[in-house]
Amino acid sequence: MRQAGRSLPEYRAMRRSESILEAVRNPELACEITLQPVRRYGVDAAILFSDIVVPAAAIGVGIEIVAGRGPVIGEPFRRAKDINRLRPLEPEVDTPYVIETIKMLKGALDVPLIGFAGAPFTVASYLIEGGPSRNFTHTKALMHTDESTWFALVDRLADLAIASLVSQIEAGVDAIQLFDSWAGSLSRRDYAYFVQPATTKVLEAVGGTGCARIHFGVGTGELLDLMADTGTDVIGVDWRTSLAEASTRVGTHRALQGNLDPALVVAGYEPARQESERILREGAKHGGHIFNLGHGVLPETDPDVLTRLVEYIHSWDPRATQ
Ligand code: 1CP
Repeated sequence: MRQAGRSLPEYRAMRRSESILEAVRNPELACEITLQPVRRYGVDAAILFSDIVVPAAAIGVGIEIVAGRGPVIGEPFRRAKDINRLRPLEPEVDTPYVIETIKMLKGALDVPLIGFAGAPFTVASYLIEGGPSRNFTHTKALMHTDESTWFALVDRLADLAIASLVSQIEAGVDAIQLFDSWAGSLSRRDYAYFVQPATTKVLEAVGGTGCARIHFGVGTGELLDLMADTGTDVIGVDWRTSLAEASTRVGTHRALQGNLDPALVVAGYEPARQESERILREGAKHGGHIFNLGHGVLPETDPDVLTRLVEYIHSWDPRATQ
């Protein structure tokens, strides 16, 4: 349940005036924020408190996360020479606070810890657009007008993700999730040609460690089979595609993760429970299934609805309802 903490009063109290990147750089604070939703909801895993732009910010790309908006880049990447702004990540020097937070968490958690990184396309889209985008016009223009710069850029971003993920795995995370949040904006053809190779490079490199890999994007129903064919162990599904349909598209060789619409949790306990029951039934039919929301928890979510929902999901028995 990504950003589960956002709906919690204890999170808002702790974050106060610090920017999110400052909070990530403070291991005690990042550790506490990671623990909050686990304590409150009793979920089966924790996701590290960090952000997909942390490695790029750590190697000196000027990035800020602006409240209410998201990552903003002062000087967007538009030309071949901008690629030189991406030097290799040295995790012990550039992101020691991430390693420290993971080590603290491993001592404090009794559920698995999920580390993560942004996939090359999604991180590239922030660097090129300069911030959150609806149409990804600059990103698609670069792909289609300067292919060699595009491939050089996503290759460096793949190396950045690999270095960050390997350091998280060495520090003790039990699984990793690669977020290609905005890949759903691409056609199948563009995804397969411009994006899938760099993503596959990341997931295959990380696969060598034996750590479980999860891959997820929003609105990626039309790409699910391609995204599952990148070396991942688990494919995340957003709420637009049913797990039954995802199972047909992906095949049974990958576990599914998902996919309750976060808006239904805001709608209330009963609508969320009913939809969850359907998802649990479809997930049980597929085989491997990790129950999750189809995207992050919305800030207006009532924490008590989530608490009751977690209890319901834990108590659900596939034999009793089939
Ligand atoms: O839930 C957690 O706290 C876990 C830590 C976490 C994760 C896994 C954060 C903290 N960010 C992320 C990943 C992340 N960040 C993704 C991939 C997942 C997804 O699809 O949402 C993306 C796209 C980002 C970029 C980002 N950071 C956005 C999206 C903006 C856009 O382009 O629309 C935003 C709003 C942020 C800020 C942010 N990062 C994390 C939190 C809790 C927040 C919310 C703001 C805050 O509390 O200050």
